[in-house]
Amino acid sequence: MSHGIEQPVPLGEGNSSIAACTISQPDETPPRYQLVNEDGEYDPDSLPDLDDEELLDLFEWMLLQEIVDERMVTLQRRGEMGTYASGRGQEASIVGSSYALREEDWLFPYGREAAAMLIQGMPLRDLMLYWRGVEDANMQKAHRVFPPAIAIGTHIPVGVGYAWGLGLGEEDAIAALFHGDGHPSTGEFQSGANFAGVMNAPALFYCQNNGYSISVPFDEGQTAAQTVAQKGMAWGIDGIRVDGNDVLAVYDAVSQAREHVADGNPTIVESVTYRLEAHTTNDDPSRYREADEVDWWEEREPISRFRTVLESEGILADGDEDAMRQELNQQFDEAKEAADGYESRGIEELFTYVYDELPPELERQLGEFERFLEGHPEAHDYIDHRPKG
Ligand SMILES: Cc1ncc(C[n+]2csc(CCOP(=O)(O)OP(=O)(O)O)c2C)c(N)n1
Ligand SMILES: [Mg+2]
Repeated sequence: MSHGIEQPVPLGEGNSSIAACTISQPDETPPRYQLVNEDGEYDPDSLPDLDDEELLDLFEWMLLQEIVDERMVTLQRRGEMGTYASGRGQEASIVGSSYALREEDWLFPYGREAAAMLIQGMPLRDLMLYWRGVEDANMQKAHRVFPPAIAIGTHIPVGVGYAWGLGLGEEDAIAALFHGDGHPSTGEFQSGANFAGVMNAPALFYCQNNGYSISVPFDEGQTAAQTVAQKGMAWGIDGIRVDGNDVLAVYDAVSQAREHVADGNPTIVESVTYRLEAHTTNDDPSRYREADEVDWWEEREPISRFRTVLESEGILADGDEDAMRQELNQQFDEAKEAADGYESRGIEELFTYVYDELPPELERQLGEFERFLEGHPEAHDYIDHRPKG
């Protein structure tokens, strides 16, 4: 009872039942928003309003994600690429979400979403340079892409702050913070989400829940909560769960969430999916998960599911996919050639980007490094030939 005085805390009614005053985990796992089921069945009336060209566009971006992942891993194995994080199995989750963003929106990636960066307009050449460790490729401001945040959780407060700024501006833009199921365990995520709720920042928290944070399964060791979406409750923001292997459901859920976010309601979208490949090229997943589990998900992978829809709708004819794949592989070849032709890199690159003016200690370190290289010319070979990342 407030006794007519305005209270800083909502009091609620007094109640003598402890059960009535307990906010529990849901008994049943909340459902996932799904428009096309695992067998490719759907109700045509429930599909989002996309024309044939847009549907094919979605499919093509998913194929590009698959091709980029496969070929980047091959390049890494040949020593021509740095560590790479494949999004194989997450094509619907990556493409459906980023395709729903508007031109004025900003993307805060974390690394496992190549196609999302490409959809924003980042050139494929630059994606390759990024994974070769070329700092210049980090600067994608023209395309409204922040540098991928490899240090888990660090882009969340930055992205929320940026979103807050966007909300204060003239444009109706949002910040889309892509992240994984491990991120909400970090302090950065929790303070960022709290801040977003308090400030009504137009931040969309897009969680690709792919079951694992490297070797830690979501339900054993990551969190005691059943879902990521429900965590929003603690910060007073909405959470939506979506079938991350159903590209149309992801597109529709994120489109709707995006509008809600643009109105000043930060929202978490949890896309439930599965990483079919290793965490990165440095990982051996057979050490922590069973082949049966991977096979189960392989049978439910998202590209085949969407292909079924396109075929039933008569949008994808025989031979269309082969032609697309050929064209996308050619795009990859051209980007690779452009990346290989990138000017050779100097060691000062290591020192250039943190400060406007180099502090004396770093000046000293740069000088020491240069003197070392003068005395060891063979070290240049290592710098030139290392896998550039
Ligand atoms: C602060 C920090 N701690 C640890 C790591 C090592 N690390 C890299 S990715 C990762 C797990 C991320 O899992 P998740 O958020 O589920 O994203 P996923 O990789 O599965 O897409 C960890 C612990 C890191 N990059 N940064
Ligand atoms: Mg994960």
